[in-house]
Amino acid sequence: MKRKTKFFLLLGLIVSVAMSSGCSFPGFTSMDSMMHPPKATGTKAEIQEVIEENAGEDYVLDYPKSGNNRSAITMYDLDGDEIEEAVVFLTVKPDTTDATTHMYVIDETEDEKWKIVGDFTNKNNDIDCLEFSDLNGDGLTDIIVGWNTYTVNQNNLYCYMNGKKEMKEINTGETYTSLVTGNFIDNSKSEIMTMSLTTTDTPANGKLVTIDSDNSVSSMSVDMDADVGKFVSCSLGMLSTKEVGVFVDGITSSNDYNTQVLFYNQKTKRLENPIYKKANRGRLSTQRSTTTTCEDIDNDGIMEIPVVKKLPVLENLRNSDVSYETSWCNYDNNVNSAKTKSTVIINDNYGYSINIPNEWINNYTAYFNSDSSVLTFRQVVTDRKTKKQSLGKNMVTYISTLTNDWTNVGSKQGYTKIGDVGQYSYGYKIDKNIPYKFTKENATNIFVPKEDSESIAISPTEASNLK
Ligand SMILES: [Ca+2]
Ligand SMILES: [Ca+2]
Ligand SMILES: [Ca+2]
Repeated sequence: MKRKTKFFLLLGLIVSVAMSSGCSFPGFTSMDSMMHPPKATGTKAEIQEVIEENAGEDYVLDYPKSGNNRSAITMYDLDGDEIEEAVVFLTVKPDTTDATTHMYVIDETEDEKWKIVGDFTNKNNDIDCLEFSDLNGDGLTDIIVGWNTYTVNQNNLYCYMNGKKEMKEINTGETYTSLVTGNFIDNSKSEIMTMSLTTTDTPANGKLVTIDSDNSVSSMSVDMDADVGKFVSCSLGMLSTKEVGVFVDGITSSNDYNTQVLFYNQKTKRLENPIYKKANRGRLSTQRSTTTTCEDIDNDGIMEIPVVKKLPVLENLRNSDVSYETSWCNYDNNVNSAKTKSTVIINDNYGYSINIPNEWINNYTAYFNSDSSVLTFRQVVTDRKTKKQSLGKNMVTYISTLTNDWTNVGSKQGYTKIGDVGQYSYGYKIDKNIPYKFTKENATNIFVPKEDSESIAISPTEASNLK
């Protein structure tokens, strides 16, 4: 299911990129038609006219490759007059040695004519990302652009400061791999947090780049894990102490995942990366063999970090069958530690997770049989004297079958159905020897189907069971 979801996400992304360019100028169908789009109407037509007047006939539109805005033409109200301006990327004479990439900022002037108010080129011809934020606190939204360099994982950070009449380019002189904008220091204006993987020029680092009211650039820096070779995601979110930070999930050289949290500490007045700082012989406490990334699991605005451990592999259990337990933790800067919000077993292959009841923690193990698609929970007993662990009683099992196979497989084996999600049916069976108070309601309540499954087909009664 995970694979399928990913495929649909990817497909969705391609469609949305295609659609967003289509929305800007309806009628684009191919790269070729993009160069000579059919005449649009209204505002779009006027913007198109301005582009052609300035770029001539021989141009192609360009797209930022990452970030929130991936269209060639992005509409955004930069000055707050409720009329959106257009930010356009294009390369003039693309097939010649004179090929030059431009960013046009096109605004509707007082006489209702669309005009270029900013035309910027760069020595680099590819765009990494386009973001919008008020960086100097003057109430006007500024433009942040990362231009790809020829060095892998390294982009140049430029800001285009929005003045009342003109835009001013600032080359911050900073390079980065990924960036996130946010109000990291206070609420008066935004800053840019950059994350850089180790390159030939620089060791891995995070930087908080600030632009003052006089448009001067300053930055503070913090070391990051040099063992991370790729960022999986860099998400803006709140720490449990309400500081805003960036949660950076990366892949290490041993193909594990880990998380670092970068934030501005109001007390020390410094940019900090505490999880990395407290690494034990280079290993971060957030290192994990699973591919789970940070997420605000309960939508309260505070980000959770997955802290993962392998459950006990005991007696005849096969190591590869035994599940990983994921604790969703908040990082608390005041007590300098992580607080567990909930503990779950995530079954990525079948798109569900099980919330572990508190009294089970440290007293159970779980293992998944991929032939029968059965996840078994089993008590773990610890000898008081020797501290030796052994398998105890059976507790509960969960089965996943293809919906068509439910009657012949799930039902036949005595499972109680929880519901259908997409192509799968799910059920549970409580063992009569379970050493905890555990009702049918408990069994359905701790079962959580993955929300992003694209086709959820549950009947209303089943849906209420799934809550
Ligand atoms: Ca405007
Ligand atoms: Ca501004
Ligand atoms: Ca949360």
